[in-house]
Amino acid sequence: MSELNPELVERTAQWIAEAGVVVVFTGAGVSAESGIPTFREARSGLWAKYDPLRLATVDGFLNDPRLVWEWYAYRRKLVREKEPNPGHVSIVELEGWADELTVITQNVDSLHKRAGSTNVIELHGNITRVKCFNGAHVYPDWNDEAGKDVELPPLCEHCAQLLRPDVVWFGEQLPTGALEESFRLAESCDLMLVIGTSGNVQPAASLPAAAREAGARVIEVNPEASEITHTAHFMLRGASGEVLPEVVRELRKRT
Ligand code: BJW
Repeated sequence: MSELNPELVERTAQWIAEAGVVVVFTGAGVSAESGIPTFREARSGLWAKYDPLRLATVDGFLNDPRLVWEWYAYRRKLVREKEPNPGHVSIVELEGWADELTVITQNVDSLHKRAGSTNVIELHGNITRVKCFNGAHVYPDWNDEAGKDVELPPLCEHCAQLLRPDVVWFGEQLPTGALEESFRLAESCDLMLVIGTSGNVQPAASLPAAAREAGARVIEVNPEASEITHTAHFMLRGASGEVLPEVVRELRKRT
């Protein structure tokens, strides 16, 4: 936290106060302080331990559906045990200073909604939801305990296809409505806060550039430089659970 520049915190608060339409674009880093691992960090990221081609692609699922199901069941349990952190809570508080604020998240953990954010677009789905393989039947808030005596993965009770997590794997299309709405908001917002993403995964990673090209102010919050840093006007370097409460404190001083 020592590296956080108070002038940049003040400028962030000023830009939020001046903005009408705000987009908060988040990635795994915003949930790191809740105890949910990120993907690409060298030692602690999921992809340092697990192979994304085996666990987060359709081919990986068809090759070993039970392995993939069990990995997601383990992660469903983890996210349900965790709580929103001060970063999520601060994002909820920012709603009070904007005419319109939308959270566009790549996260599948529901923590923005559980913190109380009202407008949340989930670009990569939601891990607590399950759907049949062709996507026709969706089971919200899947209960792993209820199905623990059946062979895994369970089959859809309507069409008997394999059930899978309702998340977006590599090579799959993002939900069309969510993606279109996200680009529309990026291209029309006054300010985009980019929080806790490495900016490696397309097409989500193009949203900050779309915002900047359309004239929005862009601020990044991250302890490390990312693929998106060059797109931002400036960066607040630090953990979002520490940086964002500082921004909220600065905003409160102005009221
Ligand atoms: C902190 C912090 C703290 C730490 N506070 N910060 C163009 C070019 C090249 C490739 C492609 C391209 N277009 C498409 C692709 C292919 C691919 C892709 O992007 N590949 C690249 C990796 C090379 N994209 C896709 O396949 C996408 N689909 C698609 O494009 O379809 C098009 C299509 C067209 C026609 C036919 C068919 C398809 C789908 C992408 C799906 C991504 N899925 C995952 C898994 C979700 C399910 C699950 O959870 O298991 O989504 S992968 C994973 O990465 C997850 C995340 O949402 C996503 C982004 O990761 P994120 O959030 O940025 O996390 P990290 O770990 O990378 O970064 C964490 C950051 O936090 C770091 O910067 C830290 O410093 C920071 N941090 N602590 C604040 N306390």
